Amino acid sequence: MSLKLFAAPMSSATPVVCALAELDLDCEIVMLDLQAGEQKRPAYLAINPHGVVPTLVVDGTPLFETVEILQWLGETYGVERGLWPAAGTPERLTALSWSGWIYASYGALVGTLNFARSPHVDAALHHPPLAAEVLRRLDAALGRLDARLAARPFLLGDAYSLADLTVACVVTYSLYCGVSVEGHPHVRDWLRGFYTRPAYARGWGDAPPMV
Ligand SMILES: N[C@@H](CCC(=O)N[C@@H](CS)C(=O)NCC(=O)O)C(=O)O
Repeated sequence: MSLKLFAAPMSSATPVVCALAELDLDCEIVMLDLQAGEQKRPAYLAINPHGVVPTLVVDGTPLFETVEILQWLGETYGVERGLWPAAGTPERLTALSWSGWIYASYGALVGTLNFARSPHVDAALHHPPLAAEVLRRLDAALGRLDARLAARPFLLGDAYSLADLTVACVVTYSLYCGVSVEGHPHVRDWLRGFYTRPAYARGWGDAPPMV
């Protein structure tokens, strides 16, 4: 199977770069210069009409949306490597639940937080009370993640999986946006473990660990 990833440094593509390293897959990686607008060029829009990274091209067919790419990599390559649960197991459902939740629920709140107060967003759109409420909800979400990790070392049980990688990357991004894991010691320690994996450095490079 031929794999080609369109990515950019420190972007939504970062978890995919980490997952490819974790799975030890051969994949051509093309880094786009987002500042230069390479993601809006016609040739790229033909494979991803949304003009964003990542896109994984699988035997010529594009797959976009980070969480879909991660779940597909898990199903296709992770089962045999012990990094994704087999189809038909309860663990598969749990892996889909937590990896879907971190993007659709937690990640959506982080996006709202950015609109409400990020220096990269027009200050006229900022909304401090909304930012405070979103931070409260993110903290509650981290509390639920902490409770899960208090009962087992990894999201699915005793073994690290791509579900951990997926959730840890989005939580890490949220730390860059000003969310704190203060008060969530199991999340903090689990993140520290993730940061020691070689695959983390492949995606995050020299960026200093956030906890
Ligand atoms: N929901 C998408 C988000 C992708 C996304 O927004 N990527 C950003 C980089 S973090 C991008 O390519 N931005 C360039 C642009 O909007 O022009 C995913 O997870 O794949």
